[in-house]
Amino acid sequence: MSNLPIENIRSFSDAHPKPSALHFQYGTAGFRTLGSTLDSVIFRVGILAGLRSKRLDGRTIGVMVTASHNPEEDNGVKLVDPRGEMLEASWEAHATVVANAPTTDALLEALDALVKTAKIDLSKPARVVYARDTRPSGPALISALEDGFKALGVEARDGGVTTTPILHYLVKAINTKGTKESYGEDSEDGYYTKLSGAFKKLIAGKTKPDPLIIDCANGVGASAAAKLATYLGDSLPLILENTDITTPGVLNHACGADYVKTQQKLPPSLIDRLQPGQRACSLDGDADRLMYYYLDERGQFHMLDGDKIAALVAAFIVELVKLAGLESDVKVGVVQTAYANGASTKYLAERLPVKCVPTGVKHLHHAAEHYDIGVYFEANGHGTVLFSQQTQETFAKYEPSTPAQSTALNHLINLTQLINQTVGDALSDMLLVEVVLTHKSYAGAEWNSLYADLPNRLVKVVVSDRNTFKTEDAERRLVSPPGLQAKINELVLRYEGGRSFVRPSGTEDVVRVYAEAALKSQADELAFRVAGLVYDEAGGDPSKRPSEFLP
Ligand code: 16G
Ligand code: MG
Repeated sequence: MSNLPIENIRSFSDAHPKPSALHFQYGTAGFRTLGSTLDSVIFRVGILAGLRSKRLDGRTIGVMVTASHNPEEDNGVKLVDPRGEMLEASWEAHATVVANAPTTDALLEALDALVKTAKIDLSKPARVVYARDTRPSGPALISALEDGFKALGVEARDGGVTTTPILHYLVKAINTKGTKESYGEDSEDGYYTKLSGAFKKLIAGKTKPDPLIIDCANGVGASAAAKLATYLGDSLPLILENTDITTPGVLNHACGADYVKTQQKLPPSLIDRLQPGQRACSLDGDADRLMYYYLDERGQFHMLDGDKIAALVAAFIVELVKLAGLESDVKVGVVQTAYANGASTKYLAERLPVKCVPTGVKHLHHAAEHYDIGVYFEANGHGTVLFSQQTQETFAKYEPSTPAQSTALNHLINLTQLINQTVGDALSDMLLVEVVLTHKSYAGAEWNSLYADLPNRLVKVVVSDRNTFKTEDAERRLVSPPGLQAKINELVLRYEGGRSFVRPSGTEDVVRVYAEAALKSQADELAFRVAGLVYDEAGGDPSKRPSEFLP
């Protein structure tokens, strides 16, 4: 067994000192905070990624530098495991320990301890592929990351400036190259060719879709969507908006998927652009979330969020499985979180099995793997569809007995190619939605009428310590602070169609309160009353007490 290159790591690490006052945590979305504070963290992630690769016998690990939908001054980093999935949970704790070692000596000790506990064979190769989004702090952080690679001796491949889902795709494509599970050509060209090729097959012979407006959040999705458009040709006309990736301050500002979901309104920049009845969608800053919407004839805004996407897509897939004659061999299921609109859960549960899991992509992804075809979407627009290996083999072997079965089977096979199965992917999901709308001849209004959303409201509460909030039952019930859940239950009973839950955020120092009810005013009132209870139980700054609608 070889040793860590101590002196080499030491000299690089001295150039990337940890800011003494800060504590970093590898959370739901990796490390994420102000970009200007992340130099040491990203450097150390470079080393960590190399060690993770050595631990996995030299398989390629991904590193993505992004802060997604967060404001432009934030940045972050997350690691991607060899099959294109989120980093294994036990390594999140290792990452936190390594990031917080106060000095170079402490870092070396932490690395040494990690090598021992994780039983890492240092003689194995270390391979990493990395990329970043368009944030101004990106280039400097990438050079810190590259120092981490040099410190350990990592064979690193630069994926350039690209979307998070493309980086996940690259990781899986590299690691499956030449195997029977080959995921595609390991290049951006391979990605666009795979998606656009499947899309064209899926809509062949159908009425060509009308132009679709894409709000690119002034982020990396702008360049990715522009490239995708060239591969799609006239099979799907795209109109790109919010494509400014050079002006400081505009990334995710008053645009993008998170803006649309949280404000429940049109990005102001689209007000004169979107015609009544026309479809539009918003990506987030790293293009892994998608929100659709349209204006009706009266100019009223209607949002088609992750729940509506799940309903549209799951129903379509169930129908194809039936048409193909595979109903008894292939079971389709859906995974949601507590944030899923109650009306969507009702709609879906009447048609197929639905499971609720805690917030965060890794929870949804793992639960979806238990189905033959697992559809998962968070209400915020992050989601995808997973086809198990066995299901894909069933498709390959199955002999349809009628032309109709054969057509449905081909559609299913093409869907396995169209959908980015590594992680939620706004561009791949957008093509998927367009396929279903085309097949069904649906405009936004028909899609929206699958079910009517229950009015809902999300509120944040600043408390002194969010760690005192603990939940169970997929975050739907509080177990701590003791007694608070009983008070919430009592309140909820007073509202028709009322539902509310409270959970500590995994990405911000706040507690989130969600409420829904039959009427908008009631949902608002319930949310603020529950927020008031939370505040009284675990109060912080009196100026931040949620006051709206409170007596
Ligand atoms: C992160 C998660 C997302 C989740 C959100 C919740 C990943 C890749 N992303 O963005 O799935 O919905 O956090 O944020 O896991 P919260 O804990 O602050 O409510
Ligand atoms: Mg994102």
